[in-house]
Amino acid sequence: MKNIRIIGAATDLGVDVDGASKGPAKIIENLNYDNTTIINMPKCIKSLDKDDLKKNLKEVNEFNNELFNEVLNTLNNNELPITIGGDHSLAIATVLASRKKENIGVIWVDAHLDYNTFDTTITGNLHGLPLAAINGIATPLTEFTDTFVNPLNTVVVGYRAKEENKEAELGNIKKMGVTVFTNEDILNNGIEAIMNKAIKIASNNTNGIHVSYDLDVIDPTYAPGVSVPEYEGITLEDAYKVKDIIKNNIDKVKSFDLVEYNPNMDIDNKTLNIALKIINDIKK
Ligand SMILES: [Mn+2]
Repeated sequence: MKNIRIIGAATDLGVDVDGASKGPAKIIENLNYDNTTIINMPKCIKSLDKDDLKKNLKEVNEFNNELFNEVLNTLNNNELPITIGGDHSLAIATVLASRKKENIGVIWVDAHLDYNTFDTTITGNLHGLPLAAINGIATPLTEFTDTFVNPLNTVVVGYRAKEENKEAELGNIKKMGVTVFTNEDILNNGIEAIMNKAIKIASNNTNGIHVSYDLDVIDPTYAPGVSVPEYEGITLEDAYKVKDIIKNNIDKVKSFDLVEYNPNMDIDNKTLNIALKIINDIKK
């Protein structure tokens, strides 16, 4: 296995809840690993204006531009980048850096679709748009690149959110041809079968995959330390099976993120300990 570089993406610019920016340092200080770096978000006053539908767009792009270069350098150095977030807007940079390097598919393990565009978002929280940006339909968020991931190689695993504008988001994602496996699909088929299908779709005619693992896919009973908890999530057992399946397919994995850990929301370090187990087992 390749040498691993751990990149902390310390940002919460994409969400109107503070705290995710403190996640990476907290995880990294408990990892006991040398090859790490942390990228900090620009100092700014976060927009909380409810009519602002492009919240902190300039700063998100500035941060992602820096992260994009860091991930691309890591890949060019023949290392495997593992990025720890931070809110999910950071994955625009990590996925598209990996895509810049070579043709990859994406597995997006998440309670949410993250497929709003600037036409459909009702909050302007940019962590609700990254997967659409990665497929090239939210270009104000991708000014640092011009190469996107094919929607036919894009898969969501674990979706169950009930946002009030979900019809618009679901409409976008289906029209683009992204595959969505819901939590119900996982309950009916088992996580192994769903992840194996996801790997097959993301790998089809590509050189490999990026896995973006949002901790909010896990039921908040086990992992309360996220910015936007959604009940009826996957079990802890399934959460670890996802990790094991990623590990078993590590030759295909070109880049990986673990995102949305929010220490402010955590209870008794439950979520921290899950995050540490996932990272430690993958880098073993
Ligand atoms: Mn997400």
